Formats: sequence, structure tokens, C-alpha cells
Amino acid sequence: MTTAQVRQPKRLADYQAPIFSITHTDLVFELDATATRVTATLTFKRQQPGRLLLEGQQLKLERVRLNDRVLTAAEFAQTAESLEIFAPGDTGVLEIVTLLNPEQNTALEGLYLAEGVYCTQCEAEGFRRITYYPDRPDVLAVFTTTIIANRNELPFLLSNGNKVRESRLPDGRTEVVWHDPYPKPSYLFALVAGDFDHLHDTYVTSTGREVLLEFFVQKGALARSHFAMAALKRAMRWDEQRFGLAYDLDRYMVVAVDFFNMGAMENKGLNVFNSKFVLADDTSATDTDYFNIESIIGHEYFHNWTGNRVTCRDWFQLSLKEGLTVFRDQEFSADMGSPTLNRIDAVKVIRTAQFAEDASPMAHPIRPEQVLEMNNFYTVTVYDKGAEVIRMLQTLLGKAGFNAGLACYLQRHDGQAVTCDDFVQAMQDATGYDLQAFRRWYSQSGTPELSVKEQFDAATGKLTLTLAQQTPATADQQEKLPLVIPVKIELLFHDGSAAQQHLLILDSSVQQFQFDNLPQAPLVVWLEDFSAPVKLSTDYDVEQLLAIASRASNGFARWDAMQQFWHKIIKDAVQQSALPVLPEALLTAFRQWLITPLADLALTAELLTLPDFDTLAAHYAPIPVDALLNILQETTQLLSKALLPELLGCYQQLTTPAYHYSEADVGLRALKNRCLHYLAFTAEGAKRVTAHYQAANNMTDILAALHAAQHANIAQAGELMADFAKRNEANVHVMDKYFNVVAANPRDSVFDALEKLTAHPVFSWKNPNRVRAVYGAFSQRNAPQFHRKDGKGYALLAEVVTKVDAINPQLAARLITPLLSWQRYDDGRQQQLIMLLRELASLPMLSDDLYEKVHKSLP
Ligand code: B3K
Ligand code: ZN
Repeated sequence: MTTAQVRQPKRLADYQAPIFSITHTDLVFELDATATRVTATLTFKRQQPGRLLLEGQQLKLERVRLNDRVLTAAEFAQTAESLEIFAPGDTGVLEIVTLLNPEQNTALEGLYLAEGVYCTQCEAEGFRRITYYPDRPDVLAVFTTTIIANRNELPFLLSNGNKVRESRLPDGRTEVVWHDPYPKPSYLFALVAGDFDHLHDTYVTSTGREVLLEFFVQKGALARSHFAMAALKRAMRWDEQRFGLAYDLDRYMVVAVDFFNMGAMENKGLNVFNSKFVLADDTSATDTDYFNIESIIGHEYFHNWTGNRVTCRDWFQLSLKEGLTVFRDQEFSADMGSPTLNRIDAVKVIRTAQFAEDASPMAHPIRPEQVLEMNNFYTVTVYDKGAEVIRMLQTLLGKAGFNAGLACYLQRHDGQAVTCDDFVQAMQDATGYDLQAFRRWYSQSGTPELSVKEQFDAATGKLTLTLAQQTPATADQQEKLPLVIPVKIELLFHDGSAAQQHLLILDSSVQQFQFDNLPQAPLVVWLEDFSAPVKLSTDYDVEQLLAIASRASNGFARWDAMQQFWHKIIKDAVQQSALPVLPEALLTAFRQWLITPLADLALTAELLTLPDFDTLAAHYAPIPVDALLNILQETTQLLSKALLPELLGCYQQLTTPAYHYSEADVGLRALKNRCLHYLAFTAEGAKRVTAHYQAANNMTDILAALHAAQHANIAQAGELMADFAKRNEANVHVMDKYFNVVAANPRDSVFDALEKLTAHPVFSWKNPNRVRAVYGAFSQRNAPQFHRKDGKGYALLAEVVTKVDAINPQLAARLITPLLSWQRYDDGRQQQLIMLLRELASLPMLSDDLYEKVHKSLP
């Protein structure tokens, strides 16, 4: 933490290659809760003239030795953030001894001790809290790690690579030595020490290597780690089959801990996971939990090639590994389950969180150009828009071309730290496709807006489509240029002629595309599969949108037409300050889907779902908060009333057998619970919801009942919640779900309820999962109370952010996000938000994490 003065960001344009490389890094850890000693022996080699300057933070330096001679204080200089060795020569061995206090480390960066487990998190810049080091991703060294600890307290001592030796020391401690043969940057280093339950299995790769797979989980949780183990094996097989990529070490370890700042971390050979994304069984996990576990297990595994074998030159290139690896995990999930549902979920993230980020003071391109605190740039833009950019490459190059490009990239750069440009170049070289203009997606921020016009000449059967693009200015960038935008379309004909699919490539501001010899004027389905991360506006009327929703051949396009339908209806209602008029054609379509659901029940459920507040809000400036909330609530009630018999019929038709996580059963539960959501608002809602809760044999149905009870405000809601909390107090992950529901209570009583939760025995301000379960949920899933006119919701979040910043800056900086975009709201809300941001800015010990966000946001 630094105080008041203006803090200087780093710039991509200032990148300089390292002056020294480190070829070997030998680390010895003598673990102790308050005084862990780290002896780092670094073999260095000069690459160019300059100083030997190492990064370090919050370290107590005990000794520096250069080539076997202890240096005097005059031979090095130490600051709060660095250590400089004055005369290192061109090659040599540097030994640095530092002392750490893992117990006091509540930031969960570097080496920390939580719930009896020593654990590290080094990405992005946490390694500098372990020892002085060139803590940057383009310095790659071979690591050997020795861990010395008391074997009774810490029976498992783990680090990257292969276990070389385990010996008992005369003083009763154990010494374990690990060696990772693959040179890696410091951010991929990991150490874990603790007592765990241990699940192991083997996997034989396509190259014939027998790999030991190991999961280390909290005592008593072994039975809950089988699903993750099976998911890991599926991910390993999939990467071999889809991309020809096999695992490269003899051991793959996954450790699950409850104290973790994010989802998981891809450390070479030793992944560390938030236990929320490992542990699951049929009584405690929802369908979404199972989905997330498989997807994140896949994501971290896929990083072994895209991130670890080929890594980033500097942190501005983060999307090189994250955008690509998110794309890979999305493809994996699509192959394991429903491609349509996966696409819908990915697009929801872009249209809510990512478009909101573009419209916020934190707007940045997928390759940011300046950064103060790197942890602030693990964003939906870098990750999810980054994945959309990779997906556009696949659309342009075709699957075979894309696979060839990836193979070229990995082969050309194996063992290197490279840039996004290197990646695009490999794609271009492997396919011969000119991607020069496409590269602008990496440097330009913002959400492009596409408008389309259709003209049909009945006499000649010629269709002319005119597409225009423009990207509005963002907080970080005024000037915008045209992008290369792949637009997938489908032409539908009323006369029964076969539908046609086309790919249009828009690469200038305005462009025309022509189609000849069409049998009649088609209905054009635009931006099929969301082929580019853009906002598209058409002037379709509601009948046309409903026709697309019923007839498009692509499930995603059908869902998307419904989304556009609701936008249109709701926009009209907002403009007229009235409730939406639901056209009879809509009710007919809904009835149809309820009486005869599509074969894909999950898609049917999505077709019957209104867009949420955040999705709608992306279309307004300023956001008409109260009108949108009111319209959403009233529309749900109107639909419940109008469709009662069909909802009930559909609900009763769908009977769930014993719980099973399969695509078909997930769809069945989704549709049944969607019906319940509407039924909760009817006269017999209370009866239905209570019965649903009592009959439920799985967590998905139980939570659906609780959410429905709360939203429809049924009399038994409190009783059901209390019952749920009592039954599940032993499982923190289920308690997090309880916290989520409490925090989503749209009524005034939520403030008292939240206060009570923080006094709950399982709540801890030091545990990010708990804080997110309460306050993350409040700010993201409770628009009515969070966006209250009187500012009480905003003030509560600001208070929490202030408190958390002193404990865990990364967590605080994530929580503050919804407070930053004050420009998007009406004058009254703007005033409240600006006042709170000013108060935050004046805090004496603001972390860099918060400083960067608050200062970017203030007018
Ligand atoms: N690479 C890590 C994220 C690290 C975040 C640092 N604040 C997880 C992932 O994306 O796989
Ligand atoms: Zn990742």
C-alpha cells in the first residue's frame, strides 16, 4: 500500500526485455506460521547492459550472498519494493534469505496460512512476496523446491514438477524436494503444505505416458472429489482429441482450499483450486456447480499448453493465455453438454458484464495499454471478450484452419514468453489468411454497434443487405476505427424453400452484400451464434421476432430473437411509462412451448425466460432503474396469470427421477423450475413452492424453491429458509448458497438480514467465498435494494469495500465494481455514488487495487 501521492501506471509501450535471465531457481522453505525462512539461490546470466534489480514486497531480508560471499550493506540497496545488487558481474549465483509471516497474510497473495494449510498464489505479482526476484513472466527458470516442515502437522508437502526426494531430518521434521524440468516464470510457482484427504488415479496419455492424478482435499471431503477427478480425465482426453495436446509430466496434482481469491490457478503440475470448484456430491451441488467444476478443471488443465508451455511476454498480453484458454474451455463444455446452452451462457456474460465494463471508467481493450495494479485486469474483457476474439478467428479460418494455426503457434513458441501479435501471426502463417486488419480487436476497446438494412427486389429476386458499424468512444479511448466483423446470417423463407446460411465479413464502416435468385423476400436471422461481440439493432417488429424464435434452425438464434423481442416490448413500455402490452402471438408461442416443449428442454426454459435487469440495462443511458424493475416484476406476474393452466400442465408433466447430472436431466430441471418461478406468483404459489421444496431430492430444485419463495414473497419463505440453514450448517459451500438467497431478498428487510449473516458462525471477513456469498450477491443479484433511490444499498457496499480493503485488496477491488459506473444512472443516484467514491478516494491507506479503480472513476 502506498499513500496519497499520484501513483504511476506501467505502460505496454515501455516494455523492455529483461537485463538478466535466471536459469535456475532453487528455493528452500522452512515453514513456520509467523517466521517462514526462504532461501532462494538464483543462477543468473546477463542478457544486456544494465542493473540487477529484483522485485520484492513485504519481505524481511536476512542475508544476501553473491558467489559464496555475504554482501555488506554497501553492496546492495533495498527499497520497499526492490533489491539492487551493485556489482553482480555477468554470471553468478545469488543467495537471498528472506523471512515471511504467512499467518498474517490475509491478502492471500504470496505464501499464506489459512485453516492450517500453507498455500501460495503468485499470479500475477505474488512471487515478490516470497523472495526478491525478477517477478515478470518473461524470465523463465528451472525450479527446484525444498520444503522442510513438521510431518505430524503437515504430512503433505507439495510443489511443482516431480518429487525427487523425501527424507526425515534428525530434528523430527521432514524434507521434501521437488524438481520441475520445464522452465517457467515465477507466477507459475506453487507450494502447498497441509493435512488432506488424498484421492489418486492414473491416466495414460495418447503418447503413452502414465500420469498419476492426485486430488488433495479437506479431511472428510474425499467422496466429494470424484466428479472433479472424472472431469479431469475427460479434459485430458478431449485436449488430445481436439487439439492433439497431451500432458507432459508424470504427475498432475490439484489441491482444494476454501481460502482463495478466485476460481483456481494453473501452477505447473500443481493446480490450486477454490474448493467450491472441486467438491460436489448429489446432496450438496447444483447442476450449475457440476457444470462449473468441469469447466474450471478443464480451464486450468488446458493452461498447461496455453499459458504454461507458451506463456506471456508481459502482463499486457494476459489475453494471450486467458482469452485462448476460456475459448478452449468453452469448446470443451460445449462438447460435454449442450452447445446451444453453452453459447447462450457465454453470450449472457458478454451482454451483461462485458458490455457494462466497456461502458465503465475501467474500459480497456483485450490487450490493455496501461496498468497500475495487474490484479485489476483479470476482467471479463480480457477473459471473455478475449475468448470471443479467438472464436471470431475460428469463424474466419474454419475449424481446420484454426487448429492448424494453434499447432503452429505452440510448436513455434514452445518454451517461450510471447505476445498476442505472435499468436495472430502464427494463425496467419499457418493459413495464409491476412489478419492484419483483424488485429485491431486487440488494441481497440468498446462495444461496436451494428445497424442493418434489407432491400429486396421481388422482380429479380435480389436481396441487398447494408451493414454499418461504429464504436462509441470509451473512457480510455476516443477515436475508434472500423473492425473486421464476421456476421453469420440465416435466410428463412415462408414458402418452404430451404433456409440458407452465409458468413458476411464486414471490414469497413458501411458495406453492402448481395444475394441473387432468391425465391421470395427472406426473413434474415442476424448474427447467428453471436458471431461477433457487438450490439446489433434491427427494426424487426414483434411478429418477425417471434417467427425467428419459432423457426430459426439454430437454437441460439431462437433464444436471441426472444431477447430482442423483450427488449423491444420493454423499451416501448419504458418510453410510454406504461406496463408492456403482451401480444397474443407471444402468449401463443409460450403456450406452445409449455404444452409441447422442444426436444431440448433447457432451450425451452431459456425461451421462456425474461432478460434480467443487467441485460436490459445495457441498452439505456441513463438506466431507468425503477421502471425496468417494475416492468420486469409486473411482466412476470402478467405471464403467470395468463398462462396458469399451461404452466401447471408443463410443471406436472415433468417428473424427475433420482438425481443424475446429465444433459437431459439438467434440461428437465431447468424447465420445471422455470415453471415454478412463474407459478410462485399465482394464487396457489405458496402451496406449490412449499411442496417443491419438500419433495426435492437435489440442491438445484431446493434452491429454485427458495428463490421462488423469496421473489414471490410467499408467507412460508422465512420458514423454508430457516429449515434449509439448519439442515446444512455443516457444509460451508451450501451455507454460501443460503447466504446468496438471503442477500437476494428484494425487500427492505434485507439490510437487517445481512447484518445478522455477518454474525453467523461460518461467516468470516477473511474468507473471500463468504464475503462474496453475502455482499457480492447483494450487489449483483439484488438490483431493487442495491439500487435503492435513497442510496442505502450503495452506502452499504462502500462500507464493506472499505473494511475489506484493509484485509484483502484484491477482493475489495472486485467488490467495488458496481459502484464505479455512476455515469450510467440518473442524477440522484449519480450524486450518491460520486460522494461515496470521493470518500473512498480520501482513505489514508487505500490499496493500489482500489486506488486505480476509484481514481479512474471519479469525475
Ligand atoms: N490464471 C489464474 C488467475 C490469476 C488471477 C490473479 N489475480 C486463473 C485462471 O485464469 O485460470
Ligand atoms: Zn485462466
